[in-house]
Amino acid sequence: MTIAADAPQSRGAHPVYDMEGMDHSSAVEMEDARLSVFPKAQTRPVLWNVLLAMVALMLGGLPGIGQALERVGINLYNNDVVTAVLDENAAYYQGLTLHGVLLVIVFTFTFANGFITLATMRAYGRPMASTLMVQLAFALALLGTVLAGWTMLANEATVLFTFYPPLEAHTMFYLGAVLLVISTWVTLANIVMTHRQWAAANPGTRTPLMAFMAIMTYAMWAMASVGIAAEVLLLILPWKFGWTEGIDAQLARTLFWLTGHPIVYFWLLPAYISWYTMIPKQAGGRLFSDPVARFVFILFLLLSTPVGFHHQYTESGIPQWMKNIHGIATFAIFFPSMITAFSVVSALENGGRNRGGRGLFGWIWKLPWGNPALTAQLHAMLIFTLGGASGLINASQTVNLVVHNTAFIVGHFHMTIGAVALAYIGIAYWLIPYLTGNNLWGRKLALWQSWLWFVGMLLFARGQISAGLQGVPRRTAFADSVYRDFIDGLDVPNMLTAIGGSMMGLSGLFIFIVVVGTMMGLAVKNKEQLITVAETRVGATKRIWPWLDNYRMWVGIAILLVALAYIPFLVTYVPDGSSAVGAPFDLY
Ligand code: HEM
Ligand SMILES: [Cu+2]
Repeated sequence: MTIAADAPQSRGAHPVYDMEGMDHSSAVEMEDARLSVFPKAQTRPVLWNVLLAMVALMLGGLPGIGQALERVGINLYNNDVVTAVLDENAAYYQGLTLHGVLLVIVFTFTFANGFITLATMRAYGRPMASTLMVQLAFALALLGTVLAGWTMLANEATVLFTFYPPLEAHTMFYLGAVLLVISTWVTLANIVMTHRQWAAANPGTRTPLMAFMAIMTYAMWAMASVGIAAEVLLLILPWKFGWTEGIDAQLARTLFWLTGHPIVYFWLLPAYISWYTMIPKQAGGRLFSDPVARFVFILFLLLSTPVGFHHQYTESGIPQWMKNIHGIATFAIFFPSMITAFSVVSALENGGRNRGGRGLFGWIWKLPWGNPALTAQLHAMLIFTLGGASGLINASQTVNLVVHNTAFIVGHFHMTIGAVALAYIGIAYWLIPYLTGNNLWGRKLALWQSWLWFVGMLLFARGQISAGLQGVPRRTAFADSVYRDFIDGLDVPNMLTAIGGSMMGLSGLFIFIVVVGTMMGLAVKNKEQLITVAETRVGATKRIWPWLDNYRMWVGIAILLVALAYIPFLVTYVPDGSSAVGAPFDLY
């Protein structure tokens, strides 16, 4: 193997290091990757998934505005329109439940199922193995959304998105959640079947990068979602049906967080797939390294799940040393995101320099900031950096005691999931045009949308973080609280929350207008839309990829790590697990 330092040069200032026998492609080359090459029966459900995600984002976002304005004493909950829909006494929590469930379960799952199904097809250059399963996944998600949505609107499931027992919801709420999870399993099964078909036709070939990432994302999630499945099927439903007396609240919470942390990576990784395999090309550059990108996704598979106790640092029923193990793993899982930051910035710099950018930062301004699909994702990256950094604060056990269950957490996770949501919107700005053949309508508005979300989110998060540090709890209707007059210095943070939140609300309205305009075909038609797939600067060599692509080995190690992280707790806890048994109660 030779390294030719000045082999194929990109137009930028940086040399491209190349090795002989290296494959730089990251998806199967397709002469014509237009929509028409994939069966309509499969691409239609992909579009429906994306549209369902948009509906969930709109409906779920509405209560957010109420939650933010409530901080400055603007109470939308006693408004006639609101009380016609929500229960007068429960409105805040009913709204907060709708906000959480619609945004972090329905919006994320349906968008991921749709986007990753299409990415898989594009990566392998072939349709999914089963059309029926593409349709089934959508049908299950839709049914799950209807069941959960109906029970929440009827105030029969005002339990917040964590549905901690002994808070009790209508049985159909749990069934809805289960169906939504099953829709992701069906999608995984279809991805695996498609992989098998492709592998049989291409023996001894490495998996295209985008498909590798899709498999890793869904494999990680399938393993992680066993916790929530066990919680619902083994604890909650038997309790609901009256087969068991009471329910073990701490065991249920532990199973919930076994899934509840990795779920954030299930939201995040579809955005990373876009950032690694699509964004570089949209920015005019190439991805830094194929093997490094694979390694990052392997680390996510291994480390996303054995960390759930970092949500339970304050719980007395879990021994300290077990929390320590999860704490260390939590810091370890920061590492692949650091590599991602490096890789993505490197690809963006490559793109900016190819477009003529000079100097240390000159490449930044040369990026195509006029393209809403890219701009939204660049903003998302910037917000996410702060989200990740604030996550290290929650992850530290001592500091966690200060911020636990305060508004600080709300500030933190809106900068993570709120950034991911913006990334999904950016993806939707090319995905909906691709799936409909309609050009994006309202490009200027879409750019405004992205800037508004970006600035609004930073103000909102700053407000929530400051309020949290002053001791304001999360999940509390502030205006009605008894302590509101006893905490000094909240005026500015509350203002920031309300102003930032309103800007995000306005941004949401812009998303709605752009999506509806695009769906209605108000812009010129363009059937030539393609899915961009980036090449890599450092490609894969035969020596390394069989090792990286060894799915069985990595999944095996991942399961082992989860077992090591959770079995000590289950062994010491379950036999006499009677410490936290509770009878059902309602929040309202
Ligand atoms: C218009 C934009 C948004 C605004 C103004 C907003 C505002 C808020 C506020 C103020 C809270 C805290 C409520 C409390 O603790 O009492 C909250 C909670 C939450 N938000 Fe948002 N949010 C917005 C968008 C989003 C998005 C896009 C997502 C996710 C995709 C999201 C996910 C959540 C979650 C999971 C919670 C926690 C719910 C709970 O504690 O059960 N939000 N939001
Ligand atoms: Cu977590």
